[in-house]
Order: sequence, then structure tokens, then C-alpha cells
Amino acid sequence: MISARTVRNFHSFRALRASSNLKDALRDVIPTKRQELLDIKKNYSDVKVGDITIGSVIGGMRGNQSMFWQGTSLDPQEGIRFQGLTIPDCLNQMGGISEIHGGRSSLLPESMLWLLMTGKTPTKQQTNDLSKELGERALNFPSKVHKLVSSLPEGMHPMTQLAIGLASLNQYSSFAKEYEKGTIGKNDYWDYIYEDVLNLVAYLPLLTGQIYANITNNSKPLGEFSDKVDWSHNIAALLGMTTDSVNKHNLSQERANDFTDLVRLYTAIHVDHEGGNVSAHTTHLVGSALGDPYISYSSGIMGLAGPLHGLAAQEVVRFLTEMNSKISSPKNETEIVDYLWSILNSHRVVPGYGHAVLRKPDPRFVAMLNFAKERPQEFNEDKNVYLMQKLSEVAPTVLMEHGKCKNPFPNVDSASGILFHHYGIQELLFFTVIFGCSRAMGALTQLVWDRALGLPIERPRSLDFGAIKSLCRK
Ligand code: CMX
Repeated sequence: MISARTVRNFHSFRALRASSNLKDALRDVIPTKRQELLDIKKNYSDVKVGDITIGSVIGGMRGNQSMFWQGTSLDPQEGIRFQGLTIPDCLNQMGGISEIHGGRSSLLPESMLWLLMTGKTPTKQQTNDLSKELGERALNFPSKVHKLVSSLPEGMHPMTQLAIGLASLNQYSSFAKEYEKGTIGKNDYWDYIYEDVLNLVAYLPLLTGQIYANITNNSKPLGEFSDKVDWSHNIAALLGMTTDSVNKHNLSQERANDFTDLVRLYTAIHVDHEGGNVSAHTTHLVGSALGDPYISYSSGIMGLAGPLHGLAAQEVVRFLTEMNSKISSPKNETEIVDYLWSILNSHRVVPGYGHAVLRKPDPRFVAMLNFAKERPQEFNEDKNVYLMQKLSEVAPTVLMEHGKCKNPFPNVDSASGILFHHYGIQELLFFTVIFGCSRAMGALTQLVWDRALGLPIERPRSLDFGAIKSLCRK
């Protein structure tokens, strides 16, 4: 194990860093993709993509397919595909046993990062090497940033703390430094952006652990970082959720392993959800003005902090615990239905239900639910987890009868927060920080591709009332 001080003193070893070859694999695929985009631009720029309507202009651009996004696509009926692979495909093809995480068989977010960057599923060796590379990059976490983040007040919103930490890393951006010199050509932007992105992803477990220590432990570390374990294991350890950490919740070895697997699964399936969601879109937009990855993702994190987006997992925990305190039993369907109507009749939303694009149950929700179902001894006695599952059977009928939302089915947030809560993460505002660790991989992979493909600054036109009314008259 390596202490935080060793981490801070490691700058001089930068040159010895292990390399996973991800960058070479990425470099290999860039020329073909560049050529494809040039051909499309030259020959097909006038082809129409659906119809943009006034409804879309005043309705949050809903249904407006106007962003280019490399890594994932979202089908309303089927859900997310990562470079063409569904979640079950990813679990089957990449969820095997891996050396660096103690022979457990979970899907690692490192595999997803490789897949998103290159379009190819990594070998076990490539995933292991990438885990090691991220571990070694984390040893360069700047001591000044560590000091700044550990001085943030306990009561500050954890997402604000994360955004501050990320934005302050901007002083170490290799892209910003090279750009400042005025010597790099457009074709090389991606190379420096890539370095920043991998460093940012590597630093996230350390930032996350420090933020959790700030809000729960007077800023004192709850665990130690190690470059010998996978990225998610470090998140779990620094939250004090492994047996070799402070182990705040006295988890047995088996429960601690399960919690780490939960972090692995959660962070693997949250990496990306096509480009239009608020956090990914914000990162892409800020980056389009050539903001470096640190300030771009710091902005994206602030987007993720909204209750209609990443913060919904916290709302769900509050909602389930409150409902459980008001109904006689989570098995009582009549009382659940009445409770839901009382929410809807007071013009509130049922958190964890609905989606701007999806029109079926979210496959990420199914993956989270399966995690609980595979561990009946762990979860059977938890009445909040029971209610979460029961609600997924009852709420769609009520929401359909209510007739407002276009998708009455559960989204991923209806299950994720309550599982973290079950293992002892009780600080509800904190859940979104773990979401933020994961979403970095998708949003920032796209930033590498944005620069590799030379995408321009994003600058849509807007219409005022006069222009809209004149269109209506026509
Ligand atoms: N409960 C009650 N009403 C809902 C609802 C829900 N879960 N979901 C949507 N509605 C309502 C909307 O508020 C809207 O009402 P108004 O016409 O009065 O404004 C109407 O149904 C139509 O909305 P929609 O087109 O179906 O949904 P949107 O695309 O506008 O919004 C979302 C999508 C996710 C913001 C919305 O479903 C919602 O607020 N859900 C609850 C919060 C939540 O779970 N968010 C997490 C989403 C996942 C993520 O992005 O991270």
C-alpha cells in the first residue's frame, strides 16, 4: 500500500509510468475515422436528419438528432449500446476474471474505457495494463490540489467540491500548456487531450475519497490508495469500504468484495449514455471552445448535479425511505398505489421513473436489480430494496394511468442509490460523485475524439418570439 504522502511525492517518477498501449490502439484507428468524417462532410452535408420543429426548439431540443457522438448510441426501445454492444454483451464479452482485481468476475470500467476509445473490446491483458497505468498515473496527483480539496468545508455540496477539484487541475493541463505555447497543430490536439483525460480519470478515486473524508471524517483519509489494485477497488478503499481501509461499516471480507463489485458494475455501465444528456453535452460544448478536459468536465459535473439528471438517485433513496415510513408494509400494493397518487396529485415527479429518450425499462436498471437478485441473503431483509423492486412492478401502471410522462418505466437511478445506501453510504448528496467518476470515461473519450476529428466550436442559432411567431404564421 502507498500512503497519500508517497502519492504526493511521486512526481519525479513520471517517466517510469507503465503503459497500457491504449494510446497506440487509439492512434491506429484515428486516420480511418478522420477520412470517414471528411467523406461524409464533403458528399453528404445537405442530407436532412429528420425535421427540427418548433416543439423541439422550445422543448429542450427533444428528439433533435444534431450531435455527433462516437462511443454510444441510445435506442428508445432497447436502451444503451456501447460501440454497438448491449450491457449483456459487455458483461459476456468483458466480464471475465481479471488478475488485478483478485480473480473476481465483474465487468471493469477500464474495459469500457478501452472499448469507448478504440471501438474494440480489450483483451484481459489490455484491461489489466490499463488498470495499472491508471494506478501509476494517480501517483502524480498534485499535492496542491490534494491540499485544496482537503480544506473544503464539510457542508459544501460534494459535487461542488468535485467541480472545484477538477477545475483546479487545469493548471496541470498538458493541452492548455501546449496551446499556450502556440506551437501545436490541430491534428495533434488529441494527443495532449488524451494525456489530460487519462490523468483526470486516474485522479478521480483520490478526489472522490478525499471528498467523502471531508463530509464524513473531518477530512481524514478513510483508506489508502494503491497502484496494485483496479480503479474501482481504489474508490471503495478510499470510501472506507474495504477490509484493509478504515472499514467504517465493519464489512466482512465477502460484503466488502461485493461492495467493490457494485462499484465496478455501477461505474462500468454509467460511463456513457449517448451525447445529449446534460453532463456529456456540457462537457462536449465547453470542450468545443478548446477548454481543456479539466474545465470541460468540471462544467459537466455541475450539469450532472441537477435533480432531474444525476441527483435523481439521491431523490429515490429519500422517496423510498419516506414511503416506507408511511406505509404499513412494502408488500402492500394498495398503499403503494395510493402513495404514488398522492405524489402525482401534488404535481411532483416520481423520482427514478421516466426518461427523455428511453421508452422501455432502462437496461442499466435491470443490471442493478440483477446485482441485488443474485445476492438474496444480502438484500432480502432490506425493506427499501424490496420496495424498490415492488415499485418497479407497480409504478408503471400508475404513471400510465396518470398519462403525462412518455416513459412510465424505471430508469437506472431508481435502483442504484439504494444499493449504495444498503452497504452504508448514507450521505445521499454523495452518490452523484460516484456517478461523476464513471461518466468521465464516456464524456472525456468523446472529447479526445472531438479533437482527433477536428470538430468545430459548437454554436447553434436561436430564435426569438418574433421569429417563432413568423414561422407559425407561415
Ligand atoms: N413522475 C411524474 N411526472 C413525470 C415523470 C415522473 N417520473 N416523468 C415525466 N413526468 C412528467 C413531466 O414532468 C412532464 O410534465 P409537464 O408536461 O407538466 O412538464 C410530462 O410528464 C412529460 O415529460 P416527458 O416528456 O415524459 O419527460 P421529459 O423528457 O421532459 O423528462 C425526465 C425526462 C427524466 C427529466 C423526467 O422523466 C423526470 O423528471 N423523471 C424523474 C426524475 C428522474 O428520475 N431523473 C433521472 C433520469 C435519468 C438521468 O438522466 O440521469
